[in-house]
Amino acid sequence: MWAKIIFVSIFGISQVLGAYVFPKDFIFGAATASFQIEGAWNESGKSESCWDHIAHYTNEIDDHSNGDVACDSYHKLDEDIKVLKELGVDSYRFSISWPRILPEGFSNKVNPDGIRYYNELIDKLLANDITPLVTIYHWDHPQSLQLLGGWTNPRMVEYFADYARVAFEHFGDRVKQWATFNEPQQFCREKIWGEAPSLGSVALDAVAPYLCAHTLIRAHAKAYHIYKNEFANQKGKLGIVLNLPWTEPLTNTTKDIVATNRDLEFQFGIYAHPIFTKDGDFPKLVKERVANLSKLQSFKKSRLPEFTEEDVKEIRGTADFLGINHYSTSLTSDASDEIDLFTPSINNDRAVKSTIDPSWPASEIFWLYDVPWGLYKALMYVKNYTNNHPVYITENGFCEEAIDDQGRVHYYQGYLQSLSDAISDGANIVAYYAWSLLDNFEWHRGYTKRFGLYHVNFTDPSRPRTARSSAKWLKNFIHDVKSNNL
Ligand code: PNW
Repeated sequence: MWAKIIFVSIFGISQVLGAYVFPKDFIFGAATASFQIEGAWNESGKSESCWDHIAHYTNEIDDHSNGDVACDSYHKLDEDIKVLKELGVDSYRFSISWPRILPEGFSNKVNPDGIRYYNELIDKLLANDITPLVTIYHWDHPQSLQLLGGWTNPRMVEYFADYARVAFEHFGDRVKQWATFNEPQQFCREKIWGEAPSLGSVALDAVAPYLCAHTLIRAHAKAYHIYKNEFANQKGKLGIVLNLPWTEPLTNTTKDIVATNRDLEFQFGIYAHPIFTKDGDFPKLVKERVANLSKLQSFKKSRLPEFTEEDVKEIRGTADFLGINHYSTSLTSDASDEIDLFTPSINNDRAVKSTIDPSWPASEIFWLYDVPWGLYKALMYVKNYTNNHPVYITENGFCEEAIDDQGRVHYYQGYLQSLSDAISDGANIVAYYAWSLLDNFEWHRGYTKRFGLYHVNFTDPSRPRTARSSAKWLKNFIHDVKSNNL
């Protein structure tokens, strides 16, 4: 089927008639994250991360597994490079494990073996013509810092900035694309949103998510200025990765339309608005709503901290690109009549209900459906929201276990078509990374849910990687786009 596609080149844009359009220098990649793949959890000077701690000491992981070995990528980086090469990607998005390079959390003590491991990975990628996109923080901060309050501690701004500086110092001569944070939506609300039932504590449900947002946005901005001021000679790009699931109003009533906009502002705008709009602040809607509800709930001031004028100046415009992780779509309806507004929680502030259309093809994880037009809508929304700032799609993928994973092939076909349509309609998309290169530790789902283009056998000590049908499909797809773009 691919051989039949006809490409023509118009104004430097290579176009596939009736099918896919990608700019000439478009980047295709695959993504992973340190905790999900590396293993070697306590080797060569690495300390315990907050996720090691969750997996070792709580009952929160579905299969009671942990990241002690995972895909063993710490010992198998040659195998990871081999499959990346086989896929034919231009780029690899991976993350650095904070406790592997700064075991105590602080920059006073750098672990030489941690630096060695990432140096080796970066050098081997470059030797294979694969450019790294490095996520500085993909959820696994040192447990020592969790004991100091994690992201609710405002001092994390400095600790993170110091950590980022170490990364720029050691790797920035070769890494030219950096993402500070992956999906604050998830780590600021891990216990509150979707993954686990509410903890029923005002501190964790109603206050912590806002402290976290306030801290991490300032941490991001500080890292940006360090990079631009102290490492200007490295001439790289730095951005942040946000999760943007698409959502449509369930009905065309004003209530549902308003609720859908509110949902987007609470999920995406709260992180995007300060950095990507000229306001440099949280969305007005979010500020007003949390302030009003806080008052109603007898708080002395809003549960959402304010940025100072100085903060706003520091934060505004601090990203060369916006990374978007997009997976699925939902339908939103208003829930403000159904919730007790006197019970403080970010969920009640948001006041929406989500559902899906039962005709959408389901994946093997409860929140993920194959709805390709959702990606198109999300990208058009981002175009408008950020005044067409450059976007990298930093994750997109499907959950399916079979080696002959026709559901995932169907998903990638449709989503890459939507991506191409969005590009044709003017969206400024620079890169696309599939999630994930490998099956890996899927957080609270342990090893029970699989997102890999490559299957990993977790019961075999050598953790063999096997290409799924989707890996073969994507390889051909990238090859066809590249060969016709020449
Ligand atoms: C992302 N949701 O998390 C993370 O960046 C990855 O580490 C993870 O493995 C991947 O997506 C697949 O889950 C998400 O509920 C977790 O909409 C949950 C959602 C979205 C993304």
